[in-house]
Amino acid sequence: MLPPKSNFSEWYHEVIQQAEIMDVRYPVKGLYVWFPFGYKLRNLVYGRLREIMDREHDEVYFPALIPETELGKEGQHIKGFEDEVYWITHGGIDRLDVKLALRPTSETAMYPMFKLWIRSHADLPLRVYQIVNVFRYETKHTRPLIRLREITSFKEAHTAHRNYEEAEENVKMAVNAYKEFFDSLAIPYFVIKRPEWDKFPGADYTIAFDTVMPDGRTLQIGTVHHLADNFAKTFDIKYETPEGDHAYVHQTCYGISERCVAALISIHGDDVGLILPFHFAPHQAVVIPILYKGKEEQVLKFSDEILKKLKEIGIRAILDDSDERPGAKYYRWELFGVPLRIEIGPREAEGREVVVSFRDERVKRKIQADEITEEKIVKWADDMHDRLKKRALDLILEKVRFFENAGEMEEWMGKGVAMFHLCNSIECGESIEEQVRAGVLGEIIEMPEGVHADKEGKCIVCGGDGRLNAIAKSY
Ligand code: 5CA
Repeated sequence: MLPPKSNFSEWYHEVIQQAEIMDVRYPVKGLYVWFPFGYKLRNLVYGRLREIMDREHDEVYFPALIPETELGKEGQHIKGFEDEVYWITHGGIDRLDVKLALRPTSETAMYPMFKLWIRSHADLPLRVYQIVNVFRYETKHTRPLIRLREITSFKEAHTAHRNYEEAEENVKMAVNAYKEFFDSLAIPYFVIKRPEWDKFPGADYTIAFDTVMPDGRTLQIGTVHHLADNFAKTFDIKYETPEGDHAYVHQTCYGISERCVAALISIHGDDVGLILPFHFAPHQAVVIPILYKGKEEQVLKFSDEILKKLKEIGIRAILDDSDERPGAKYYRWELFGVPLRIEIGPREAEGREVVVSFRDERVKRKIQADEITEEKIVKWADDMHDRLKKRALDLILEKVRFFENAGEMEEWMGKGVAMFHLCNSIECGESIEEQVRAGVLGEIIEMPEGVHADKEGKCIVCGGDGRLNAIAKSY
């Protein structure tokens, strides 16, 4: 049994283990083990991400170790990361001449090579990505999939362009790619431009995707950074223009981690366990034979036939013909979030019927076995996606409010996201953060469907011209 989801922190901790996503017993803080089931889910989710990335990017692999001399080159970047880097100081018993960092992200691994790769304008744009592990010595409370010291599934893309504007076009492309990715997971999000004081170390600006967890705290599930020519100047990445001049490239980078899996689990799950969207479920359908003495053979034969049919259609289907009672089987596969359950008893086998139910609805319907077609399953999957999306948006609507009064906003912190107007002075930003004891997420560029607020209004602190911002307690 799981704790109720209203007790989100405990529910999350339990569902991660009971549904065999992560084993949290590994003896190093902030490092966890993917169970086979969890890793299958991870691979299905990352398959989608890869498909989207492959359209515009080439996949690469860069080494996990970065020499101290490179990591330290870009002043802002190293300032932002120095507290979080794991260092390798020895090879065996020999002290290394140059310490090696375990990559916390790969700008400083990639960009010295970009300098060698990029010669002329014809080499641009350059767009690559990799899905690798990175290490960050996080000091905030660590949590499986959410705040890791080894991020196992860091999808990082890095690009180079001829000028600021072309890099900005790429930022828009990346934001659209991430929108498509999160939409396919039915995860609602805000697209938010981070304030100056919270942008990525070394970036010109940062655009983040923030979702809202069931407890009202936000989770940053992806970020897109415009790097301008900051790193190009540091790493001397130049190209020859058509006119024969030499110019610095302008760059972008953007990343997504297994937090996307954390969001998927947290947003769609319920008191009983996981609810997985059809396209990402490791088991999309489970066939459960209901066995009565003397009628086993007929039921099992028909169940096998249905299983075979589902597999032929291309569905990841399983048959649970174990000795457990039907109730125990239902419970197990609900915990694992299997979208489609098909029950077959003697009466059904006789009439070539099946009882179908969907994980999110838990309503049983009897249909003819012939009705199970590829077309029908596509429709079922689409309908379920729409229902999950609507449920997730309804939850967000409960967790997001607009405020004109800072005192009321303060009370709301910890319960959800507050929208309000803020001018662009750092003093007003700091003042409101101090008063409500939460972090300004930044200026809202895009809101989830159904959330409404005016983009412009009076700054909640000074009353000057302000723009729509968000503030919340975050993971
Ligand atoms: N080089 C850039 C773009 S790849 C970069 O490192 N950006 S980042 O620091 O913002 O990280 C990208 C995303 O990884 C974040 O938006 C967040 O969703 C996720 N992330 C960051 N730190 C952690 C962590 N400790 N555990 C899990 N996910 C993390």
